[in-house]
Amino acid sequence: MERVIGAVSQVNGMAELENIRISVLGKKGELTAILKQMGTLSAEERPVIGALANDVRGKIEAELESASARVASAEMAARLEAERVDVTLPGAALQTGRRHPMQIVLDDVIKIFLGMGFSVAEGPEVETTYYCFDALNTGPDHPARDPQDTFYFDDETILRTQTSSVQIRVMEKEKPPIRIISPGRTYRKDEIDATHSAHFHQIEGLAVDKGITMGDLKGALNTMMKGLYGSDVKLRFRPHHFPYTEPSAEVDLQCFACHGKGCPMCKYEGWIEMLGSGMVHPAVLDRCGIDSSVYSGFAFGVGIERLTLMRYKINDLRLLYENDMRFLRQF
Ligand code: 2NL
Repeated sequence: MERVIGAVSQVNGMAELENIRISVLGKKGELTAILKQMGTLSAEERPVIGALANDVRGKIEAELESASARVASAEMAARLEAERVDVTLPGAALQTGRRHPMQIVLDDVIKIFLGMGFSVAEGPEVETTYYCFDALNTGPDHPARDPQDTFYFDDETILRTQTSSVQIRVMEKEKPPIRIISPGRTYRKDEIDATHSAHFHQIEGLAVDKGITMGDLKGALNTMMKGLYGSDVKLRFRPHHFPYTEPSAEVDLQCFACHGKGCPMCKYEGWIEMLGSGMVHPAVLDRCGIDSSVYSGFAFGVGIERLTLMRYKINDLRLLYENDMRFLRQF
């Protein structure tokens, strides 16, 4: 017993301790072997030896128990020491992403129009020539349909050239009053340079109701531009032509650099062309099942790239597409 207790007191690992337990108390253990021989003892010897053996077994078990607790806490202490974390070390900096400048502008435009009671409509980028052209009064012989300018999959399937197609789909399905903006990707076969891309982003807006006038268009666009560029901006509506609006107007922003005096920024014009707009052509309304003798509407289309370049005074469109973090981190 003394030998076993001595060994147990010097143990310093759980596995070692378990080996001792098995060698003494296990099925083939030393003490177990002694207890097995109890049958060979005389009736007088049996209770004495039995009590002694039980006493020894109890002491060894108690010793094993306390050694087990001692070893476990020593092992835990060693592990805590080995796995110690220095909480004063500086953390590894996370690379955080951020909104793209065009996304910031888009979110602002959406917020401004939500404030005027508009909602956001989306639709397919792969469109039919009907939704992109015919429904918009742009007949089979119109130059905008030329395969030089538009991506065709087949005779009547294209990549949308403007998101008006989304608005046509809404007008077909819903009754006025309609107030929507439709932001999204659009495609044209343009060579890529500082101001052109084959893939760009557009926001179109549409309001249809009884009594909508050009005044409502001007109010909505003023609200948008003041929200984006500050309350002192000035807009100029200049007569234009689009097949899908009548009358039509292009909208210029007074140059923020020279306040209309003329400077290199505005090419000495005093004004910078921003977007196209007009009153929805009656034929477009009627083709969607909206009676043009009862309802009228305004519509506009603007490039998100153009809005963003102006907002942040960026001079090359390609910076918006290259995903250079040194550029993007500035917004
Ligand atoms: C531009 C500007 C424009 C519209 C888009 C539109 C949509 C419907 C009906 C009538 Cl559903 N118009 N959108 C109106 C005027 C201009 O885009 O520069 N386009 C080439």
